[in-house]
Amino acid sequence: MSATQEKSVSSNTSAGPAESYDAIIVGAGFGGLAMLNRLRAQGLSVRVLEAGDGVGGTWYWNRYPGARCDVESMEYSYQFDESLQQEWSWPERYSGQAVILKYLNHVADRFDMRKDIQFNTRVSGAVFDEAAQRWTITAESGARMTAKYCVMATGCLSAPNTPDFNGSDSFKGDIYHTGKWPHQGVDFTGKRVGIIGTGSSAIQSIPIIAEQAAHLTVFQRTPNYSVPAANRPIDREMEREIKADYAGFRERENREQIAFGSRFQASDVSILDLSPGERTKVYEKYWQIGGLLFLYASTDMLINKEANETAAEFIRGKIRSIVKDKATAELLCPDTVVGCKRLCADTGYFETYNRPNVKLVDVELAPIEELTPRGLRTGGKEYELDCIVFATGFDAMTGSLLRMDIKGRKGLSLQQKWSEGPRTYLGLTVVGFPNMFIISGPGSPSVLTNMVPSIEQHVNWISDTIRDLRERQLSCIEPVVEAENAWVEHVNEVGASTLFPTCNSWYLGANIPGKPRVFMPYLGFPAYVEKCNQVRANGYEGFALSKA
Ligand code: NA7
Repeated sequence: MSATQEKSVSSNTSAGPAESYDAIIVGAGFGGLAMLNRLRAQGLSVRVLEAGDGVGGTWYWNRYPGARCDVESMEYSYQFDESLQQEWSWPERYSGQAVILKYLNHVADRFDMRKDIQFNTRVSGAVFDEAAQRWTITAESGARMTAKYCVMATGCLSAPNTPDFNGSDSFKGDIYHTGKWPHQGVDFTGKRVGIIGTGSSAIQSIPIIAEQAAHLTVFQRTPNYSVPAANRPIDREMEREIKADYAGFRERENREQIAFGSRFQASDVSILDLSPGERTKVYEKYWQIGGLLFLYASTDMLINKEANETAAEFIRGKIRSIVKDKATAELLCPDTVVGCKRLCADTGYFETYNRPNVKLVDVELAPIEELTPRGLRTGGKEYELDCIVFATGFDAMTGSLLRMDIKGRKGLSLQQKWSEGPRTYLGLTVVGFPNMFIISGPGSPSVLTNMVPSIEQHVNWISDTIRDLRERQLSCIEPVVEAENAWVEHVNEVGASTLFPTCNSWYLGANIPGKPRVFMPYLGFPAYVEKCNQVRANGYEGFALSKA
């Protein structure tokens, strides 16, 4: 049904009338679109506020060359509508950014969503009015709206991190950030390009920029593990098989806990039980399959340092065999735990360092000193550049929320509440912030899973909860402090029992100077889904529900 947007005038406004809705959703990416669809189906009046001029979220902003999903196409899509998943056909095993954006535009059109989305509207703040029990949401333009429910669909990797180098404004050439790539694209032909960072965005874009640019200098602080994506045209026979029972395929994906390629079997062996020769065979098999499934080559990859080191040594061996210049190969070899930072999946990344127009510069020991009018200075040397690409990542998981001024009960700001790290109950809700829901928030499995099914699980939970509240004529839902404390402790405990805290990853906030070091995602998939279902079945265990 179409949203019945009652454009009534709210009484608690001071700077002109605020439009009033049942629910406001912030963000029109995978989360926001699915949420809009579910809430509208309940007959709610809903408004989606989106900073960009189109739908797509992550896939709208990250248009850098080579941007590609590291989850297989047949799994990286919505399952809320059977005919949608039957009619859509993906061209490749791993989808590129443009195709995923096309898919999300198709979804927006097919379900007539645009009429309820307000584009070019960046939300600056949200305040909970305790007397009215409503949220007032403010946009940078000054526009204000009120709503009973506020759903933050702001994404985990959507607040770009741009390090503040000395002399940043002095550089006379062009500066780009992979997470804010120009829509018209960039032509690097004949240019001397510098790229800062060697995370997933850099690893995907470096081979393509290197083909175009006159010269590419890669400034690397920490080397990263990467495995071949083995991308190829989609196998149509496999597509037919999956489509014959898509629901069964999705169910198996959840049950078998494989988030990154459920058609393949996860190994059920500990690598340490195998001889060195057998280990190599196992790793070679997963290397050839390609993609993040490599993390499932043994049962103990992410919990046992010794087991992990065997995988690390295998990948380092691959790097040394691919990269011809010995010194460059050594610089590219990580000494951290495999998977501790998100594993990358590449197409020709290490091979690119064999090109004569590509140079790797280590900025770990000699950090970048400054940008100069002509380029960048590190290790006392100035590199002359025409363009600099910041592939420097994101203020992950909390950045998009904390860059807004969100105030809950008694004027408590989310910044204050999370000053020592994010605190949520189930990664969905926060004490002091009634009727505010976060899709794939910190404390939920989110980035450690296939995001789309995880997003839909949150969307369904939030939508069912709002329906229950309305049916029971309850006004507010808010977690109780004991439940939130216990959940935060549990999330931390599970994280600490793994190898994840051993390196400086964005999972820990360690890429952002001054950010509290807390392992933010919850390692508990798919038990987490059961937990969310139980909480509701038990009458919203851990929540306080209040009447108007
Ligand atoms: P990442 O993975 O956070 O990578 C950012 C890169 O930028 C990483 O190599 C950083 O080095 C580097 N970086 C950040 N700040 C600096 C400074 N000040 N100096 C030098 N180098 C710096 O972001 P991506 O966009 O590549 O990928 C994010 C996720 O998107 C990815 O995990 C996939 O899930 C998709 P560091 O490692 O911190 O030393």
